[in-house]
Parts: sequence; C-alpha cells; structure tokens
Amino acid sequence: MKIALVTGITGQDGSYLSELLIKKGYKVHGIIRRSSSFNTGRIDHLFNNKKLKNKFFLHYGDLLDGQSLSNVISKIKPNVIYNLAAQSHVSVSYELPEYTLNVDAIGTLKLLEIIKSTNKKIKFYQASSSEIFGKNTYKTQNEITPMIPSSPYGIAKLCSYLLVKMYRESYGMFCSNGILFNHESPRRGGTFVTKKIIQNLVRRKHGSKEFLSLGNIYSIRDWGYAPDYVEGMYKIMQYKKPDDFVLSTNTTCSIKEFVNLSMNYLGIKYKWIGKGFKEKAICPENGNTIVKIDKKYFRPIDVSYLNGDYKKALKAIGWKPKTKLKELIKIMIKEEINSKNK
Ligand code: NAP
Ligand code: G4F
Repeated sequence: MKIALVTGITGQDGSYLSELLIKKGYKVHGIIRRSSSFNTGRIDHLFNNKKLKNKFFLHYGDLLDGQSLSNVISKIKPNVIYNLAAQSHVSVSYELPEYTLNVDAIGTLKLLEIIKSTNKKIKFYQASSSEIFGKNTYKTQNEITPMIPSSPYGIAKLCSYLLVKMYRESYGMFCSNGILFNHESPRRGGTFVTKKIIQNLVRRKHGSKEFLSLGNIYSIRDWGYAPDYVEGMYKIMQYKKPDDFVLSTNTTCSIKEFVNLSMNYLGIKYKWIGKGFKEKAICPENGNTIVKIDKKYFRPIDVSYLNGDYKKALKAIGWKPKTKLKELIKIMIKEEINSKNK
C-alpha cells in the first residue's frame, strides 16, 4: 500500500485530497498544528470513520518546526508528500509578511532538504498559486508567463516554486509544482471572498438584514471547483516525469459578477447605484443596503486579473475542469442552506 503525507490536511484542499487518495488505495498521513480549539472539522468524517482506522492517520507538526517534519517523515516513510500547508490568505500576508515567508517559502525548503538528505525517491507536490503571476498583463497565464508577484504571499509562493524547480534540476528529485488558480467549495474558509459572499446572502435569504461589506469588486478571478483540482494534483504526481502545470478553468468573472450570480440564484432582487467607495447594491423595493464597499477590505496592491490557460495539463495529464462557475455557485449555496437547516 502506498503512503502519502499531506501537509495542510485540515484545509479545504487537504480534506478533498485525502478523500481522493484513500479512494486510490493510499494510506494517508496528515500533519496538523496544535490548536487551542478544534481545527479538524473538514476531516473529522475521515478520522472518526472506523473503516479508515488503518488508512488515515494524523500527526502533530508545523512547517515552522523542521524537527517535527523530519520526525514524521522518518517514522512513516512516505512515497509521496503533498505540501498544501500555507498561510494562504493574500490580504493577511501584508500584515504578516515575515510569518508568511517563513511558512510558505522556508517551510517548503525544510521539506525539500529533508527529502534530499533522507530519501530522494520521495515524490513531492508543491501547492503553487496563480498569485505568482501578480502584475502581469497577459490575457491568459500559463507555465511560461512572466511571474511578477505583488504580495508577500505571492512572493513566498514564487520562492517555493523556484526551490522546487531547483531541487528537481540540481538533485534529480521528483518535485512538481501545481500552479493552481482560485478554487472554491463549500469547505472554503469564510474569509475568502466567494464563501463570504455566499454565507452573507444565504443569511439574508433566511431573514438577516446584515449587509455584505466588500473591498475591490472589480478584480477578476478564474474560479474552479476544489474537488476537480485535487484530481489534477493527483494526476500531476502520476505523470512520467516531474514538471509544472497550470490548473484553471480559462473563464473569468469579477467579484461583482459573482455577487450578482449568487443573488440571481437565490432570487434576491437588487439594483447597483453609486460609484467608487459609494457604490452599493440596494433592494429596489425598500432601498435597504445589500452590499456596500468598505475600504478596510482593499489590499495595498491587488492582482486585478487572472485567467489561466490549462492546455499543458490537458495535453500531458489529460486534466480539465469539470465544474462550471454557475454550477460551483449552486453547489456552494445549496450546501450553505443545508448546513443552516441542520
Ligand atoms: P487553507 O484552507 O487555508 O488550508 C491551509 C492549511 O495549511 C490548513 O490545514 C492549515 O492548518 C495549514 N497550515 C497553515 N500554516 C501551517 C503551518 N505553519 N504548519 C502546518 N500547517 C499549516 O488552504 P487551501 O485553500 O486548502 O489551499 C491549499 C494550498 O494551496 C495552500 O498552500 C494554498 O496557498 C494553495 N493554493 C490555494 C488555492 C485556492 O484557491 N484554494 C489556489 C492556489 C494555491 P490550520 O487548519 O491549522 O490553519
Ligand atoms: O477570495 P480571495 O481572498 O482570494 P485571492 O486573494 O485571489 O487568493 C486565493 O486564491 C489564490 C490563487 O490565485 C490562492 F493562492 C490563495 O491562497 C487564495 O486561495 O480574494 C479574491 C478577490 C481579490 O481580488 C480581493 O481583493 O476578491 C477581492 N475581494 C473583494 N472584497 C475580497 C473582498 N477578498 C476577500 N478575501 N474579502 C473581501 O471582502
């Protein structure tokens, strides 16, 4: 039985990837951080499943603590490591630049060094990000588009991306980067914009009058569905050689359009009025504010446009996204309503 180690197992992608790897016949080990409150909500269904007693394991560790990583790796002897752990919030990375660089860049370096010095046959997947393209002005971004990150998070992820390439080329290690564009799901953290929008609008549908405060509603993202993307991660690691791949949908949508699509799906009537910081969506019947702009959610620099070209992944590993944006919104809204009714 093959053994996989997943860092970031308590996160959105870690939970979906664990489910997939178990289906593929892996024993899955995950690294979790000690926390004063429960942080395993996304994987409790796996950990508490008696049938998975010999297939799913958790170990305390931290990307800031090389000894803990080294101990886990020498104990479980993985065939493959998926490094998904990160301080993954772009906005927070401006407030915690040093911490973000330590976890997202130096943490990756620690893992690569452990593999190099213990067993170079361990395959390594790095969760890279479209945020590395930053201020580029290309219509679509692929594996050879200039990388000009503009946030501490993007810079840390570019550092990891380059380290992975360097260890691959210098030491012949099987290390690959998945350059993933935004992917969402009902398990997305509530501080990311899609989940924040849907949670607020579903509460409104259930009678709440609390308005939705947003920052830059004109930035454009390429949003896909997380379970499709973890399949891509797996396929990247089955490819005949280590390489770097963009996973995306090659479709775009602004934050404002995402809000409109969500309100349309929920049957919330709205009208946009005003400009700049005064722009807002109101209820046409009573004038109540539904969405307003709040300066506090603006970033020092925001990546304004992302649109990924996944042709290389399609050709080499046969991956393409299955879920369209409207379907993603429907899935997220339905699950949000279900969780409210539980
Ligand atoms: P997420 O939900 O924020 O999960 C991040 C995970 O990393 C959590 O399990 C978190 O643990 C863990 N973590 C954070 N700091 C750690 C540390 N110091 N040591 C050990 N674990 C730590 O992120 P995600 O959306 O699943 O994304 C997975 C990876 O893909 C991340 O590296 C992210 O940067 C990258 N990525 C995501 C997207 C996307 O659209 N989702 C796109 C491109 C790249 P706690 O639960 O304890 O906080
Ligand atoms: O949902 P977001 O915070 O995601 P962002 O910054 O694109 O980062 C996500 O995707 C990256 C891949 O490109 C990952 F690497 C990263 O780990 C993370 O998963 O923000 C999306 C957009 C931004 O332009 C932001 O300025 O939405 C805009 N936005 C507008 N109002 C907001 C808000 N973002 C957040 N989080 N909260 C707002 O109120």
